[in-house]
Amino acid sequence: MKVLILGADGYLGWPTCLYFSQRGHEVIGIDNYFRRNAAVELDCESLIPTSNLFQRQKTWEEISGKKIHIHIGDITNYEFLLSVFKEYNPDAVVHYAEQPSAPYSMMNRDKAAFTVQNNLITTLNILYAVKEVNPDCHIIKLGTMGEYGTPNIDIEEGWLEIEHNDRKDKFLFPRQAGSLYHTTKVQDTDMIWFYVRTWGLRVTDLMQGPVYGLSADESDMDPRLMTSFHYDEIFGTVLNRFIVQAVAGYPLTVFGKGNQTRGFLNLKDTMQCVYLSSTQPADQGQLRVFNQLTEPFSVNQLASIVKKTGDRLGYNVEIDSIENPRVEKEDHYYNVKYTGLLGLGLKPHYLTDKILENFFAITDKYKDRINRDAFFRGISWK
Ligand code: USQ
Repeated sequence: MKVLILGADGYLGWPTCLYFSQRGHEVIGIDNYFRRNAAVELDCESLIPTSNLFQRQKTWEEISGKKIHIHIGDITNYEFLLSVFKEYNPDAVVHYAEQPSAPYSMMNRDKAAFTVQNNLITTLNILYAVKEVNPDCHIIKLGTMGEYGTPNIDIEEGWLEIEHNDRKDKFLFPRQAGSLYHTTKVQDTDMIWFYVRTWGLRVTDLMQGPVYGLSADESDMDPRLMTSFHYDEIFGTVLNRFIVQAVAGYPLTVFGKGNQTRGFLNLKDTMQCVYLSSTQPADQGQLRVFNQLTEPFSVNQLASIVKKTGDRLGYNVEIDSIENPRVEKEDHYYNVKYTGLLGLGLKPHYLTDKILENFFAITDKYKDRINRDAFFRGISWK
């Protein structure tokens, strides 16, 4: 398979490039270094130093004998994206090339506008490039569980059958996002569904929960292949932040009551989910939706798991309850269906003591690079 990975420099993008390459596929990685540059601008760089994509691609070739093609460019520029599509004519495209942070999208008007512009235009350009070059190309889009929000009913896998005045139809599950970033993902979904209906494209939309971890089989082969890993308030997700906070001796930042519940998954499982979706593609004219998570946890549960493991390992972990800078429900119902990916063959890596200990051990190696100022800046939704 020839696979285009958009957002190849990111936390998920780079290990995905390695995962496909290791399994014998031709990988073309694209990135515009948005996150890399934003992290410098906002003084919240990756815990693990990551060299640029060309250097990491050389390291991978040296180790595996396999070549990943790298192109640096911005896919909001349609001519650039089209030229790459024409050069390779991919069988699948994995779309991670979005501004991925809820807090970033809430910082100010300019960052909100950037998020809207980047996320919607990248998606639109991919849809157009696929139609123009090869409508059979399978689009694998990273959506987010945050599109659904926290409704007071069970969350179905993408679709909901509704009976109204004695008639029935199937609709996209109602969406009510909790940040502007998450709202752009809702808008992406609507746009994709429109073009699937209109042009008959084949799309898999992966509604992913927060990802944790920094270990993946291929990047574990050499520290120069490690992925970028953010633990700051802007680009870090909650469990990743808690582990780094525990190692740094910084009290875990539980926002509000801490009963907010989300569906989590290990970085290794993101790789599996994307891969399984690509080897068993959606049909033409199908928008296939999977809820991509393996275990729900509340923020309080995560804090106490991290404290328990950290204390056992000799870190003296404290938990701090701080006023929630976000506008979100702190007590809510949460029951999500997530059987689709298991049906494709996903073998989950659950959050075991062993996984947590390994996570602490790797983080500890980089503890001198922890920037404590990045842990909390109070980016407010209000
Ligand atoms: N939270 C804390 N303390 C922290 C950080 C977060 O209590 O220090 C809480 C938040 O208030 C929220 C929950 O933890 O209730 C999750 O926050 P998060 O920052 O881990 O995740 P979120 O902002 O929702 O976004 C992340 C990724 C995003 C992805 C999303 C999946 O950045 O790209 O789409 O997870 S989901 O949450 O399912 O929408």
